Amino acid sequence: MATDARGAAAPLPRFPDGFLWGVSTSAHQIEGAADTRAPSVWDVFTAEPGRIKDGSTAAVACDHVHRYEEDVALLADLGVGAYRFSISWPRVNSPGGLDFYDRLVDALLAAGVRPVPTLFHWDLPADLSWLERDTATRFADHVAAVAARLGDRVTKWITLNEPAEHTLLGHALGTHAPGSRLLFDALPAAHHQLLGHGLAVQALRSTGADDIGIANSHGPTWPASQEPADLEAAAFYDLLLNRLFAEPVLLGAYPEGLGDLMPSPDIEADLKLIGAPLDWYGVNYYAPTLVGAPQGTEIDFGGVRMPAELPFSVREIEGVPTTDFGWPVIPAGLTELLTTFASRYGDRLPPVVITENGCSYPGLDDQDRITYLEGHVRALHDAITAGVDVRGYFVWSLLDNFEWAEGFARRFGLVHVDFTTQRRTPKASYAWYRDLLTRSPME
Ligand code: IFM
Repeated sequence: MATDARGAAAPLPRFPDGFLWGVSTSAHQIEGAADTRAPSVWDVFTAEPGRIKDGSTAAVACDHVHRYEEDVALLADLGVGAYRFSISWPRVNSPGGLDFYDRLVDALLAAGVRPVPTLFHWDLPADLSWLERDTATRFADHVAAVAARLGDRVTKWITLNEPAEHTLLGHALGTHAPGSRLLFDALPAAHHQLLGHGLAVQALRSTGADDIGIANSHGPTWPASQEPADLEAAAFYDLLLNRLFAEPVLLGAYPEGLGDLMPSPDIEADLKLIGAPLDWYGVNYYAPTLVGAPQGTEIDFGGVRMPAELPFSVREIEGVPTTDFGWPVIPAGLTELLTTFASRYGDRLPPVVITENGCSYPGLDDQDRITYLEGHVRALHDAITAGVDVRGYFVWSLLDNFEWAEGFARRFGLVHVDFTTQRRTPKASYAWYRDLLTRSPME
């Protein structure tokens, strides 16, 4: 916690009027009720032994489909202006699937919380693949159906969540669904998601939507040394994490001729769609990454070691606290990232919304999470002071949930969930965030 010269807690800085405070979740991680929807690639992936660290599945997860009213009450009590959730494409494909989102949206609006749905957060219908171009068109059809049903009440939309992780972990390294280990042959999954984004924006615009963004994951990439091999490796990692998914969207171009590697009958036409202007740009930020030349035959991603033939290695950042996931806690990285993006992309960068930021720690008295969040809220304010136009901040996550390959072992929630009884218990961080929002400690 930041303190003033006398050791008293320093007040949090004032954010611009209308700044949107929220929390995020995603469908597969909380919904459960897998028996009332079609299977997704994650259902297939988790069914294979050894894929999920604790052997769990998300068949029940937080049972949110049956308990959404309780969860909306938690949001209302928290005092957030907005709730970012995702719409499960496999559920929409099932009879009555959109009815659930109808009810959820109505409940949110009745509680005074603005619904902000993400239209794809990794749970692709099991019979589809992002390696196929046609999936982008199918996605646009799905988005059109969702917008036709909810567009009278939902005004703020997010197309994709973290296509970088979905490509890298899901298609290149195989530690996430669908589990393909294609390394650089995974690039079609990147292009087709981006094309899906462009087509989704087009479908939403045709309904009059004027508040559309994407949630891309980014973080500063720090070279392990000034040696040419480390600088080259870090530049490559920066290309993958910070440029490959940002530049087609913001500039309408792939960096450094990568467009030539993408499968497309007409790459210029695709890029025109992908680069159509957005109303805002969502950033999911967790930590910087220290990157050096390849070391041995393994790489480390967020504590998961895996064999890889990639031209970089991720190194430990020493001397900083880490979350229980092993991720370094470096709030200033958020300021660095945002100011770097503002200078890199200038007026091509629309207003930014932090669509995810958070950390995994155990326990109900989660002072570590409060320290993490407070540090990042201050770092965000520093970026605004430095001139970056930031319009909102969403904590990941409202609830402890199914953390993908980690199962239920990592707890990111402001609200603890007992996965045996489904009892929800707000943590100390929930009270801290509520105070930040409702007691107005900001000066
Ligand atoms: O839980 C995930 C989320 O689904 C996407 N962004 C990162 C979070 C924490 O790993």
